[in-house]
Amino acid sequence: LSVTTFGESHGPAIGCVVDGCPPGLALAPEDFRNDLERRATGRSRHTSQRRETDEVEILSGVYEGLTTGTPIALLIRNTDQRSKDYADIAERFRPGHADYSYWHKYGLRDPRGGGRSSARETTMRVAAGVIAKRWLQQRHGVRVRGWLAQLGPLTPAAFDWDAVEQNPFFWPDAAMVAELESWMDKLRKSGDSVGARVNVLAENVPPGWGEPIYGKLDGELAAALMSINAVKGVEIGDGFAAVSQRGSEHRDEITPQGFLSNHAGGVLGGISTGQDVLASIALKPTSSILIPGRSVNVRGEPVDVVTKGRHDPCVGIRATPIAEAMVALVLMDQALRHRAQCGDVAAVTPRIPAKP
Ligand code: EPS
Repeated sequence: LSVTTFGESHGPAIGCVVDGCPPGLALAPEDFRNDLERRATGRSRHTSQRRETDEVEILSGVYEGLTTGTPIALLIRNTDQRSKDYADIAERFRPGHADYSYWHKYGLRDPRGGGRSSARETTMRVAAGVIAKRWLQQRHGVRVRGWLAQLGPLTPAAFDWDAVEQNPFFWPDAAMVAELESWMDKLRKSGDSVGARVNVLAENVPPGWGEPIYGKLDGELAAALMSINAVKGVEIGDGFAAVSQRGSEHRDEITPQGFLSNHAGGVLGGISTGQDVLASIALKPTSSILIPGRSVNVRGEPVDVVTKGRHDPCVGIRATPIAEAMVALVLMDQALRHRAQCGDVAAVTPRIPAKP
């Protein structure tokens, strides 16, 4: 499976091409609505107030409601591209923003609303992820879903899947939502931004997905998740907590009834174990903020930068569907690769190696 996206935040449209999806999957424009709505701006006062319709047009790869096996091209036309900070940021680099590195790489850039580096691009990742989620669910019964696991200093005190979809944060603890609302209101008024952690769980993943050395399942997940805007860290299972653990604590003991724990996050040696796959990402605080910061302009002169446009005080709030999409795309890719190499592995008679 391969996925690429195109388009800029303030260009006429954004889109993606998903190549390698098997034929026969039912797919219609309305199938994209729910996840695109979950990720969209302007759905609460805690996100950017840009209003996009995010209506998907299927340009290719689907005939009479079924995927044909040819590349699937999806398009979303941008409809609300006005930008308050265009003139300001065309010449100066926002500290902490890709403005700086894009300029030094290409020597020119499209600064309209962040151009290609805008989180607008993640819309198409979510659209592509809808295809992967559908295929995984229908073909393998795999379910991929996530939640906001930390917002600045706040962590959930309870966990309930039903709560996750009932608040604008994807927060699993309904009793804390009011606290989050007022915390975010205060932050927004201060003109600052904050980081967040998003977790994604993939349930019902069969054992055997992933490559043993190059293309490890956890390696591919890390690369895919790290490629999301603003992501600065990825953990699989216990992740960095493993640093202070002992082997006797971290190993997941196995009984005839199954594993007794899941510190590994469902992956051993780059291959799925049949346990739930758990990935976690750290998103940095948004760099486009109202608090002046020192920087330079394209001529290297010192400037102060304040960013006034329609920006998110916490990109992590909208990142749950994006992270789910990237996990689903990696899992679908690995499922197809596994099928290509191992085919019907059940037909292979298990062999205990002979003693040398
Ligand atoms: C973003 C800045 C804002 C957000 C945008 C992400 O847009 P603009 O490009 O107009 O400045 O509204 O998010 C979206 C448009 C979206 O659909 O997610 C940024 O700097 O990343």
